[in-house]
Amino acid sequence: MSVPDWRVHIPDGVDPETVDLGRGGTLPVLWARRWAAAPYAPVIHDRRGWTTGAEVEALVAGATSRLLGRGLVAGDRVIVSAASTLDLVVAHIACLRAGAVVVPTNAAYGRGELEHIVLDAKPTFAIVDDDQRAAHIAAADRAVIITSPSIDFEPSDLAPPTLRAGDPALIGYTSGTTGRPKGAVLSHANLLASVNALLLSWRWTASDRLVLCLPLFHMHGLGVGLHGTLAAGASAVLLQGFEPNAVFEAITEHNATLFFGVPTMYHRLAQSARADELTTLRLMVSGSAPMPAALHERMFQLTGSKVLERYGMTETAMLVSNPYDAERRGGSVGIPLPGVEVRLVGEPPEVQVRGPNVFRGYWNRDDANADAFEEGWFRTGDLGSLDADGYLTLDGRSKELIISGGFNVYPREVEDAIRTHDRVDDVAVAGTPSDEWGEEVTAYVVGGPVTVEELKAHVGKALAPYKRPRRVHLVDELPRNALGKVQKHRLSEGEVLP
Ligand code: MCA
Ligand code: AMP
Repeated sequence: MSVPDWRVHIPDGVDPETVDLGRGGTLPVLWARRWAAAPYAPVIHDRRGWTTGAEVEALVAGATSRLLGRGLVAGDRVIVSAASTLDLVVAHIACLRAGAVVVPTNAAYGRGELEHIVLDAKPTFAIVDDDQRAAHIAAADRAVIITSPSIDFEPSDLAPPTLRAGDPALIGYTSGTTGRPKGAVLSHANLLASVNALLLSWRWTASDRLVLCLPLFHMHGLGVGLHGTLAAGASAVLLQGFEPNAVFEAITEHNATLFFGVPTMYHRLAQSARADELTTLRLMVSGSAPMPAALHERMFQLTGSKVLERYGMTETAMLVSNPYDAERRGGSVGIPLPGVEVRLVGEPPEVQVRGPNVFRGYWNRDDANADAFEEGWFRTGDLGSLDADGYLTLDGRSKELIISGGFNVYPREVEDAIRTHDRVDDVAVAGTPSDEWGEEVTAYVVGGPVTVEELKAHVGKALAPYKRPRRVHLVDELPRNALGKVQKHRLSEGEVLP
């Protein structure tokens, strides 16, 4: 196996020996340094217009003092779950500065999904922008102090704690093959290492401006889009959700240079008559799910530049990226980012990684941690191959996971929800390939009759809308192996369909 040369990510004129992926020490310290260096530079645009570095600093200082005054202490977990606004950004930064461990939580989650996170992470505070989610959190644990993203507590004159690089910053909930999501604990050093590598690799500087329509509760929007913007001393235009025309307008109105999206977004942008408005961007990046070769090709035809595809995970932040200046290879996720090492182990070969970006383990899950690492390398559960130049291609997954529109859906969770329907005797859930969504959640049901609309409504009572099945097939029986385990590949191949 050849070892790829990560130095291709380093811009000309930068000595690779001087690269310091821990630069800044902790996230809030690095960011504050940027605002101090350019206090009048715009940082965040939301519906209220632009906010400068000095203004963000003042808002963060105020919010931090209010959190500390209300009793937050270093190490407390704080659920943060809200639409993309300046208030959310300020709340996130203030939590980190106050020493809290942020638990970013999908704003589409319902009662059961929130309850699991509350009972597992045991947060002391929750910052949410919706009464119903607040009620679900309170129902799970009455002791959680709930506030809106504007953090309406009394100010205090308490000073924030001194943080260390190894202190936990984030717990990202993600799941493996079995059941309930686990919390991946990422330190400031992990998140800084990833972001500093991206700044180098993507030539991300203070003059860049990102159109950020990814939600700020998963690694892509938060750990890459927002953290990278703040670390570069750059700026971002926040959009609440994705709508192609809003993206085109933001690019033009604000002279944006960067756009990050999941393949579903590029699929929709490519269908717009305005797709040529993307040509003013310096860089388009895709990730979270595989970008099909035909879509890469279409984007190139429309814009004259190649979308740069990269690969990441909640547990590791960003791992591998196509290079900025060297060849961007469609179908490959590129070469390891600075600091990241990749190896392939077993048959079929699993991608394993290590580096300063890789998390230490799951929150309170020593059982899962034992399986998650092999000889100090994190087992991604993704299957891959390296070509002669060291470019990595992902060939599939050993973990049972459906990625729909960039959101992860665990079949087991959907199966459990469908099984509670009184006309369902048995069910298996798998992904069906889809041009728009990448994969569509598909239920193979024994029993019935039951329609897709009925199952959608039923599952929607328990789970976030994107986990609802988009297709339902009634089958006589599920294909099982000798041990009784459902053979999902035979479902996806359509073998059992009538
Ligand atoms: C919305 N719907 C979906 C999805 N999103 N169904 C399946 N999969 C989805 N991803 C449902 C809605 O509930 C609605 O249902 C219907 O689809 C149509 O909604 P629509 O308005 O078209 O959807 P949208 O609001 O435009 O959302 C599509 C989206 C969104 C913009 C692509 O899914 C999205 O923001 N995806 C990005 C996810 C992301 O940030 N992933 C990063 C994870 P109905 O019509 O029945 O009401 S971090 C990660 O993966 C790693 C670390 C990495 O490498 O980045
Ligand atoms: P998450 O659990 O949200 O952290 O999702 C991580 C998973 O997303 C990875 O293990 C991969 O399976 C998948 N993923 C992320 N980026 C890509 C990509 N560019 N191509 C294919 N799969 C990807």
